[in-house]
Amino acid sequence: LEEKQFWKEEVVYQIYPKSFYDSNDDGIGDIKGITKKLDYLADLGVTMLWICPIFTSPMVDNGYDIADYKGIQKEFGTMEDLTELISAAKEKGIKLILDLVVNHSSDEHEWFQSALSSPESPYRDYYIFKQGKEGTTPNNWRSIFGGSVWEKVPNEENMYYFHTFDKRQPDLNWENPNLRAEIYEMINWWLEKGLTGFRIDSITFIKKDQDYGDVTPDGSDGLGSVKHKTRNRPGIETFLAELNDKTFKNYECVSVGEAPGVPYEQYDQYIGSDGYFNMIFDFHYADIDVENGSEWFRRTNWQPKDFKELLFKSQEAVQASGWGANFLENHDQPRSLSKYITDSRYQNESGAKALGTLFFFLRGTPFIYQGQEIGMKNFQRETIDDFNDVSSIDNYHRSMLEGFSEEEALGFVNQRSRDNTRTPFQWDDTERAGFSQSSEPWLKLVGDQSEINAEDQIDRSDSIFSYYKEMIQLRNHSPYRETLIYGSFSPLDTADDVIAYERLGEETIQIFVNLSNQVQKIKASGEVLLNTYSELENICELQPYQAIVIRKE
Ligand code: TEU
Ligand code: CA
Repeated sequence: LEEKQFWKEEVVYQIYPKSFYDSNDDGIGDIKGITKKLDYLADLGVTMLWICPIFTSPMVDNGYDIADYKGIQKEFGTMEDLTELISAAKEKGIKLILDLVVNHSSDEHEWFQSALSSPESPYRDYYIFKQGKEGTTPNNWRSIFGGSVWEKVPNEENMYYFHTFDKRQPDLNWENPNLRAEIYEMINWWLEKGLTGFRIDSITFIKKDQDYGDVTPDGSDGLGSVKHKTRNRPGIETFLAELNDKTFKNYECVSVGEAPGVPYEQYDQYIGSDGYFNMIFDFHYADIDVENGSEWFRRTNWQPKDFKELLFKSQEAVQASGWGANFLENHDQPRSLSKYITDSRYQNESGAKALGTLFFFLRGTPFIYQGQEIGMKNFQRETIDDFNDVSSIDNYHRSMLEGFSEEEALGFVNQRSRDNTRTPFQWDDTERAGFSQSSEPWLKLVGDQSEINAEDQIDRSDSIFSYYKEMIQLRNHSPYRETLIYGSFSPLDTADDVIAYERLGEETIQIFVNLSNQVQKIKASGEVLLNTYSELENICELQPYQAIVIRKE
């Protein structure tokens, strides 16, 4: 029998604060904006919010570059605003988790400023500094946002510092026990403030192979991916176990690891009963449309059956070890309608409800990303100048370096850009979609708010929003709650284009999703609990992109 834990019962809603709601009309979403929209979130029925970084930052990577871990970025508001949000949310039964970004800091962090100022600085060893080799960088590793991981230190001969991501995100040196102690102190300081926990960013990158040796080049830039030497590397287990022991373990909290690159054989260590985290995100299926999550020009030609295979494999592996965090979208991924629905005619309300059904009832805690519940979609941009995301700009240039035309490069970026999910939330059909009043939003809107907006969907009983509400009701507040939260997962055998599974508890609940534009036959009998179409003439026949949830007879 599955052990009960509060975090298994949550329905999480991820907020990208810069794009959620702008309360003071400066074109940038803010903390007060979230507080103002709590009624909307409570109406939807979510029970926990994950808010992307709101800490002091030069915003090179929109807050994933932190200059002060205990300060609030001024355009987002103040510590008072946050305290107010925590208590206002609590009144509505909504918990709050924040983003913990401790693989790297901003170059504007005082530790790094000191480290850079002199080789004698006590903070020098909080980061990774190395001598160059034969007049060039210490090795040939490529950073995740492009170019070498090494940046030359100004005013010093032959000296470089290390960054896995942007050059303005220097990596913290986890080998240093003083650095680790400061991080733990900071985490505990936040947990004391009434937070329910953290989503922990890029945490599989904190251990670097200490040989710092070259990797085999894999691109025209002569570099090779940093991941081979820095992602889930031997020795990381000591750091992760210590992190848990000194922080999360001592609180009634939740820890959600962003842990790309962990093979299923190691899931026990990560999410087992004595694991480093309560749950982790599994990216094995999220990157189905690209061969490499950070190089968008390597596209795949995937089929629904491949998606099904990856999804089931993930569910079974997670079930064997512990608990997972399920998602269709996040701030690093394109919109799910645009990614997973290959026939564009169904990138609509039917498609959105089908995808919603598919992911929402999987075993694990569901994470809904802002705008997913109203079916927001990708944009089409004509020029690279309209992008903000650092990795979009890098991918654009790298695609051309690999021989693609400018038009093709722009195509890849449009399909995959992280900006796709970072556009302002569409509250209504007005000029700025109700996100800001008279100021231009910091990032261009998708432009389809006349068709896709929350105001239209809130009171419309057949909207995507209403359907998400029904799903949340069914999972958390129906007689089938125990089964839908704690029941085991088991795949169902169907035609290639149908993805179906069951949850087994006191009763058996079955989920069938037609992921094709053809009518599909299924074997089903029982009471229909949810149906994404207005009609269901024959329970054994699903219309294009139709999904149903049934209580098996
Ligand atoms: O992402 C880590 C990560 O490895 C993925 O972002 C992925 O490789 C990349 O987005 C592909 O473009 C986390 C955050 O989620 C992301 O937003 C940050 O930019 C990154 O860490 C650095 O903090
Ligand atoms: Ca604002």
